[in-house]
Amino acid sequence: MWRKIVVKKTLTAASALLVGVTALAGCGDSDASGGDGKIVMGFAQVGAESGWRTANTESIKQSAEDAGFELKFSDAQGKQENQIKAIRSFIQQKVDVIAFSPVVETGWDAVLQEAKRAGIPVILTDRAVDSEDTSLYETFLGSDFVLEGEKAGEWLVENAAESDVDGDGDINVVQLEGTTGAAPAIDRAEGFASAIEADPSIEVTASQTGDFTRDGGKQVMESFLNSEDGIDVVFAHNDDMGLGAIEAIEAAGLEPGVDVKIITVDAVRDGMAALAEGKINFIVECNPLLGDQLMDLAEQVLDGEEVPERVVTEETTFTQEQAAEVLPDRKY
Ligand code: GZL
Ligand code: ZN
Repeated sequence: MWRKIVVKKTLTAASALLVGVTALAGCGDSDASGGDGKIVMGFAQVGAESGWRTANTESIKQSAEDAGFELKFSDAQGKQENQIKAIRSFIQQKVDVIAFSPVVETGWDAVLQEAKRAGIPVILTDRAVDSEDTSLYETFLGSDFVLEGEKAGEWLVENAAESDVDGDGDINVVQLEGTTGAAPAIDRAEGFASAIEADPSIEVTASQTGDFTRDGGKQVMESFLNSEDGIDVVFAHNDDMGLGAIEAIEAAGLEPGVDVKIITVDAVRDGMAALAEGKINFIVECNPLLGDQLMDLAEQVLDGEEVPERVVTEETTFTQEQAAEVLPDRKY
């Protein structure tokens, strides 16, 4: 009898201890891993403003699924305060890692300090923040937007002769800027401006934000066509604004790609189709397929491995001939 009770008691105590530990372990992680050991990532996305963003979101979601992550995803509809709210909620939920694409460069230090104090690593994807304190995030995975602007400007310098459509000796460029304050808008404008310095006949005569949307590009292009004389070239910071500009140019009875040269950035399917049919003249690729690299980086960070502070995405450029060739195989 004694032996049985002791054993029973011991077993009971042991099993209680075991349950306690499991529960503790579980409850310590249950906010984070839902108890099934999965890595939980909170991702705060900019919005759904463009074809690029849609492809980027699909890549993040697919890669999280492939990597066996639990993904908590929020769409900020382009508002910084919504992204900050989402990050705060990820902190409260004790996710394992936070990733986001900052809609604008400024105003992130406070919420990133909160994540740091909560011991939750942060990975920047796509767009950068201007925080001086690089300890606020583990790494920044995304394109070099200044280089993208330079590639666009270099193409125009190399193709200056046939870009002076009105033959007045000046190449007048109107610029459709991305979202005001966003890293790609700031940096693409900077890279483009530095590249066209090589040819003084090229000048940006007007520049305004179309907020990376097709409708924004169309409205701004309509106003440029009314207010600017001798437009030779449009430089749009993304395909979607370039496609909007095409609508405005055609509505004005002009032939896009011929009467007005168009250079854009992204190389999403709709942009590449317009390039292949001659309505756009040159596209600088900006690769949205960041999902796999993001999940790899998150695993390395959570395994305590060193990750590079900056991971630059691979991307290229396309002429009209190249677009026609690659269009059938484009993933996005
Ligand atoms: C660039 C990305 C930009 C795209 C736009 O990495 O942030 O935002 O160029 C998108 O199409 O809206
Ligand atoms: Zn001209």
